[in-house]
Amino acid sequence: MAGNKTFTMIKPDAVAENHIGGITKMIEEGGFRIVAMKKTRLSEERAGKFYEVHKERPFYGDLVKYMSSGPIVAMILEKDNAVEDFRKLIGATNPAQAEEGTIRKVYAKSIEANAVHGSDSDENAQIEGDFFFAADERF
Ligand code: RTP
Ligand code: MG
Repeated sequence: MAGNKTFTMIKPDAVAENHIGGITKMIEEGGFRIVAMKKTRLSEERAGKFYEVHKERPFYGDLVKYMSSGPIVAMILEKDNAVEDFRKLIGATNPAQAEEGTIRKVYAKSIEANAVHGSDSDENAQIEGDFFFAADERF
């Protein structure tokens, strides 16, 4: 059975351009409840650890630099079928391919600076949420 939690980050470009409110509005209107929320900044080392699964990909170095370039907003979200439904709400990785009404269609600037992250499995949602939040920071 699909889990009811996913993890997201509002990425540095979207935070810098004052889109925290617009993006959280789309998230809540999409039927998700914000269980945990934190504005923070990843060091290069921590960004490298978060994206360790992409270590062998050609874009890894740039991705780590970009994700540590400014503050981000981390959130745990709750909804039935959360992982799959959230990936539908954010749209394709490349905003040029993102569907109308998706967060990336509205806010992403490029394939790298694409406004938001969304977990790709229940297992990773758990791991990524635990990366940012203690038990007493979830409600
Ligand atoms: P995310 O993990 O951030 O939700 O994005 P995703 O699943 O749609 O994409 P993924 O393949 O996991 O890639 C992670 C992030 O790396 C950057 N990227 N850059 N320059 C490139 O070709 C490239 N490809 C991916 C994006 O920021 C992407 O979200
Ligand atoms: Mg991914």
